[in-house]
Amino acid sequence: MKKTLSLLAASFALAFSASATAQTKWDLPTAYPSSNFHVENLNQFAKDVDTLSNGKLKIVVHNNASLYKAPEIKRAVQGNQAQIGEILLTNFANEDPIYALDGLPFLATGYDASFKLYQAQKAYLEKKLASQGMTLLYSVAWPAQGIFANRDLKTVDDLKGLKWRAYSPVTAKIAELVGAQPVTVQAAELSQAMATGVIDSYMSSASTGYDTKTYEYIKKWYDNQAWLPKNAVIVNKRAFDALDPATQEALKKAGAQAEERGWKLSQEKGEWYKQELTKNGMAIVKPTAELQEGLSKVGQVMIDEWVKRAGDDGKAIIDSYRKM
Ligand code: PCA
Repeated sequence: MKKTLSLLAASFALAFSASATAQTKWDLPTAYPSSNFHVENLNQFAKDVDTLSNGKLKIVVHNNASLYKAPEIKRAVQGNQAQIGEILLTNFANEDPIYALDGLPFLATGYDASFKLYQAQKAYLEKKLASQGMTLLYSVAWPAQGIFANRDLKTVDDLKGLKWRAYSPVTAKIAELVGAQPVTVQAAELSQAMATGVIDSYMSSASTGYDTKTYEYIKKWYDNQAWLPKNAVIVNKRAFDALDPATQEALKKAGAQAEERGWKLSQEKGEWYKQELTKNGMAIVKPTAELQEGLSKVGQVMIDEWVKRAGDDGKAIIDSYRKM
């Protein structure tokens, strides 16, 4: 009897230690380099998940598009080749208008407005991702978008003929509307595109200007504050459902912390990136009223088109955003 009991105890202990050490490993591709604040935030998030899950869930961050290129990450998560990944929402603007929303010029321009837009957008974004077998873990805005160019830009007419790097359908559309030539280049290939003269201008944040050493090629950044696009960290639903409830909670908690930290980091490092650009010889230019007016007209054309395309949901989102 005694022997049976101790055997039982031993097998319990074995079973317990096996489940306590059972470890799940997830790959997390992101398209941005280690100097980027989104990636710094992701690295902290992965550490937090490790701690909060007592080592049960290990997230391996693959930065700089080393595992998948930016436009491939969403599909990789959908197909569970990567269980979790970071995407730039507006990269998928052609797929559904909900992905285009925070890439529209002059709809929401500061952090407060962008956070409100996110709240208005969130339920629809979650629904869309759920229909594709994924869940939204968190989302963080990039710093404000402005134009990198060597030219003296007084009005939108001065953008004509520029070789304009686009990172999304929306930034390509801007080029089209102002008479520039859009060339789609993702962040990981941007330095090379500037070095080889494939592009001579683009619209993005000081953050990407810093990551790609844009100051070596382009000497001005116009602080247009045109919009704040967002990255989102998305999870494959089947992979999530396969986790035990405590680990699911750990992941959600680390995600919520990353979202809060990320919005702050975006703002703080947004300022720091501008200082770095200045230190490296780039002029931060306050745009003329004419340039801003011209760009906001372009923005209005795009917002109107978006509302038409997004139908009733789109109208509901914009209405609720404007009331916030
Ligand atoms: N940087 C990314 C997207 C938005 C941003 O600020 C890029 O230029 O690719």
